[in-house]
Amino acid sequence: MEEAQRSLLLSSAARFPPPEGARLSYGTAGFRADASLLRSTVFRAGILAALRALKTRSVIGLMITASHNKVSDNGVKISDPSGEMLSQDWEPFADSLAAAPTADRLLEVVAEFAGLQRIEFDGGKVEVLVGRDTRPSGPSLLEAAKLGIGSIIGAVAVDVGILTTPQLHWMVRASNRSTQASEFDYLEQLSRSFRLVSWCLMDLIPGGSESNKKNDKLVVDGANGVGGEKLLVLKEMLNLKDLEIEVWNSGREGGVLNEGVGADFVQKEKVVPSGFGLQDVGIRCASLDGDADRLVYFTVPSYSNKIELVDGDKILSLFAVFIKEQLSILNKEAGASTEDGYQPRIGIVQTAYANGASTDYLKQLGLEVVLTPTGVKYLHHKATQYDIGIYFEANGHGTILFSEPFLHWLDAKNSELSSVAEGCSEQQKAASRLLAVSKLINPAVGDALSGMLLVEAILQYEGWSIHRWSQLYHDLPSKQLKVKVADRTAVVTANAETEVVKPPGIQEAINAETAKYPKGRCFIRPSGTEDVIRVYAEASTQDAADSLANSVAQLVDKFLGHSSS
Ligand code: 16G
Ligand code: MG
Repeated sequence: MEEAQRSLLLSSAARFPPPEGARLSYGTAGFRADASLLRSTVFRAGILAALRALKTRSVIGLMITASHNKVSDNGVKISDPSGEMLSQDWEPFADSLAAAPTADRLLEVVAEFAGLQRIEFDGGKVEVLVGRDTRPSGPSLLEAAKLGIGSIIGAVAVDVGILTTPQLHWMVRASNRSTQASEFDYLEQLSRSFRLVSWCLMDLIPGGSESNKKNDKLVVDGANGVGGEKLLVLKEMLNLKDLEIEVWNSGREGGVLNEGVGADFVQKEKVVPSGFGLQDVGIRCASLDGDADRLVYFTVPSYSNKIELVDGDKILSLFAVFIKEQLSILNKEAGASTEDGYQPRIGIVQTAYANGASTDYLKQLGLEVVLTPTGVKYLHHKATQYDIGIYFEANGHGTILFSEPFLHWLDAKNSELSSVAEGCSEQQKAASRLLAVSKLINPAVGDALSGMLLVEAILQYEGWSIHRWSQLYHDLPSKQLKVKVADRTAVVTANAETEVVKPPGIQEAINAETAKYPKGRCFIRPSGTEDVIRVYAEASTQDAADSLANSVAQLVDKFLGHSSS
């Protein structure tokens, strides 16, 4: 590292000492904390993003958001060149950077890591796209990020404004593929491909086009955040005739971000979000989280404020049913399609939080289901190992990934089928539908806006109401609890968090407790975002699930000791 670079880093770092008494860690999805603690961390995340850009010689993304957390929190996470989460082997470096107590130590950490990674400080120009959600702390943290990026010579911060997290990931991916990569291009791509999907799914419906077309209504809870605002813009561009979308809690009405609203609230509390009421009874409703990377659906019953939830597991099941259906049409009477012997591999990726009834349902469909630890980075990575990888967390994070070889095969198949068939064969329709879906769904990360458009198209195609969809299977009653402990890192899990390997003896005790309940299933894991141990229990009745969760929470207390705080 040359002297000019060293002194630039030293002088800028001196302006951002780390917060006293708070040690932040990169966690499941970046750094998150009260916004007042974050200027130094975001500055350092800027340095990290610039180094990542230098190392990969690609465009990197930096997103300032705390997703579904309260409005006074904020956070920062990095997007890799493909639009995926930051490579996990850089996370310890992120932690060391954030923790460096002085500018001198920070310089040492950077120099050591740059040496190990063979990063060359040659002044070559690299870009970091910086996006943020609607939090009031965003502008000042944006300045900190820009200064961090600018303290690496050659790195340039590009302020891409207020965006959803998936928009930023999409833009990073598009930039590195040298395709059109602005926010407008994203919105254009979504509206164009939704029109294409609608056309393929509606006009190519076996037996006619008009029967499933009806003026239908969807009411969306925008969490008073960026997703609501972007959906209003998208709605204008879509100019839909067969679907009326209303957006409540768009952020334009002045409600507080994530307060009594949004996908996290709806999924965890199972209560009608603010702004929704009797006028929405029986209507299909959806909820986005604060940065629009989570999506859940629900209905408002007339008799209570408890919603009927249609969660990420059901969205996954809807997508899986549709894709399986199209693949089987494609492979049926498939003179042409079996000749090449290509059998696409579908993988369904869930976490231990997936309701057991969803996993059983998906397996009964004959699908391969695998579990990963909690966190998009794990699910996404696993899903890339299939021709079609469909992943979702119950909380509504998820997407569908199509491999490049599969898309090439599908494209070739589509052309081949259209050249041999008189008119449009069923097989060709199926190929066109799958191709259209691959254009609509965000390949970089779970995206509530594109996921929602796909749900809407598939429901119309199947002719299903939200109630019909919800009845694909019945969720087993479940209960989640959190337990404060002295040291959550004392819990170490294995097998996608379904088993505890430390402290010794606790797993046996959990097993003995679980065995007392019909259809009982229970696991514990340290949270990646809060200082707690989480307990999840499932059983054949709600009382049984509650009781199992309570007993296991007591076991956690007994084995780990209650926190003094
Ligand atoms: C973060 C993760 C989410 C996960 C949640 C678990 C991303 C983008 N977000 O929100 O996937 O479900 O953390 O939180 O990865 P927990 O570790 O506190 O239970
Ligand atoms: Mg989020």
